[in-house]
Amino acid sequence: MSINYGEKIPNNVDLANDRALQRALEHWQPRFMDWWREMGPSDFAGAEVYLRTAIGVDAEGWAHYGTVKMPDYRWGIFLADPIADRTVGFGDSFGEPVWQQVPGEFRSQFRRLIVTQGDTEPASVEQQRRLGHTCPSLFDLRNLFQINVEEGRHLWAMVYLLHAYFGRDGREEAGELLARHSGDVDKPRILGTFNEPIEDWLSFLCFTYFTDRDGKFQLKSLAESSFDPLARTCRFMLTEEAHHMFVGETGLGRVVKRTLEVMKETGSDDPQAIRREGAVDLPLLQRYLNFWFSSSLDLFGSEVSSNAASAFASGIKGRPDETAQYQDHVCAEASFELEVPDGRGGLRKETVGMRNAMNEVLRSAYIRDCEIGLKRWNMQIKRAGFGSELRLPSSRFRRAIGAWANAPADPGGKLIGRDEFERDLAGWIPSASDRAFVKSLMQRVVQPGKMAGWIAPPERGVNNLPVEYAYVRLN
Ligand code: BYC
Repeated sequence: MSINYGEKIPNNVDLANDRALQRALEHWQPRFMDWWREMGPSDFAGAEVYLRTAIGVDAEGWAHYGTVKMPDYRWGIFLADPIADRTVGFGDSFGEPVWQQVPGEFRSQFRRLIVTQGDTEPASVEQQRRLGHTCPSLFDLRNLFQINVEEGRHLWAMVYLLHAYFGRDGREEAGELLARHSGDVDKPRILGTFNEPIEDWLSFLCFTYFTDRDGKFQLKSLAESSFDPLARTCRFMLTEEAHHMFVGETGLGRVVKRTLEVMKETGSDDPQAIRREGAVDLPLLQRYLNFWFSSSLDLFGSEVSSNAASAFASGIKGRPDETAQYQDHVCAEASFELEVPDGRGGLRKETVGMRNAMNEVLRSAYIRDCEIGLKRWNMQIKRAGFGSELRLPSSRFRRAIGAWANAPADPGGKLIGRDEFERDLAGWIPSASDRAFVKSLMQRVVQPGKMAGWIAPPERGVNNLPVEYAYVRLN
């Protein structure tokens, strides 16, 4: 079904034929706009931004470019087209027809997952709200705003599901999604990473590389759900998500490129020499990677989780690319082996049912995906003739959730004494002086085509336009 832009809320879910739902969502809409004005990109309401807006969910329609003021962006409700005769792809109901309504017995579990997913979207907009003031270029500013409006739309996607399928509870939860705020002492966002401040662009690039990638894995798992409207919503969200990770991957690649140029110019890899030239030294980048990767690993939940087991058994949440990637879609007999701390400074092997290990299965696939960028950046470093390497820290390092929570493991994954860990941790993640230095680099550059000195220009512009294009007109 094509998207009807004549309506107050653009949608392809035939909203006009469900007056009660339409009214409820039209009631939520001004509250969303108030939230956007208060918590969205600060001071850029008048800026004209070259943005992509979906005008259809197919290959031709999903990426339509034009210049828009962000408050005029048409946030709407778009589901990917249904797949005819789709059947449950995993768990105890494997092979049965998928559900168009939420089965009563799974209602609270679905609501919890949809609320958790929905909560991350506005959280990220809140975290990034002040970055516009220190953008390294108009190209980057435009990408930030593209991500922000799309996270706003992803919130709409979850709010639609809550309103359409969860009655009064769903409407209340939709209200709460605008009431919790990132970092708020009394009403924080649900998941840890979404309460971490993002005050500089290096953090933003790490967040889009690591945390948006968790988004990819979680959305892919929910895209397998037997609740078909959720699966279709997530499938469409994934088309938009790819750009967010692209911003992280290419952005960090551009930081590495600029650093290598400075290393060549100065003939040194001494961090102080690099910093004097206004670039990010590689050990500093490593500490940022350590911080954001370890925080994002927690987003997969506990290694052993009865929530994850029942979500899989019931057909609520599958594994990414369930059909293509796995042979056994029921996993009733299979087991999974884990290594966990034994509480006495050593390790213990534990064998658990595969269903209970689904969070760990996802986290392992996520780690493999994260390695790809690291390989690419290390190749850049090697080609430039330098010997250093960037590394992902071990999944045991600095965890706050699950079997490794608060375990004193170093970035290599070795268990060390607690005193030693506490002493050395400060050197493994960004220090106050690292953050102050990065902050000092964050000078706003808004002349078309110009770049801040700490990041190399992108290889190409947006939608075949040149890098020099005025992607944002600041009025
Ligand atoms: N911080 O059995 P457990 C995205 C809670 S990112 C704080 O271990 P379960 C995006 C958990 O909620 C993708 N709390 O885990 C990216 C539970 O609490 P309750 C977001 C945490 O349930 C960038 C308790 O610990 N989508 O889209 O198997 C920009 C025990 O849970 C954390 C989703 O996450 C944490 N890190 O799995 C914009 C998908 N981790 O309920 C957007 C939906 C766990 O007992 N969520 N807890 O009070 C889920 O699938 C699951 O809720 C989780 C946890 C994977 C998060």
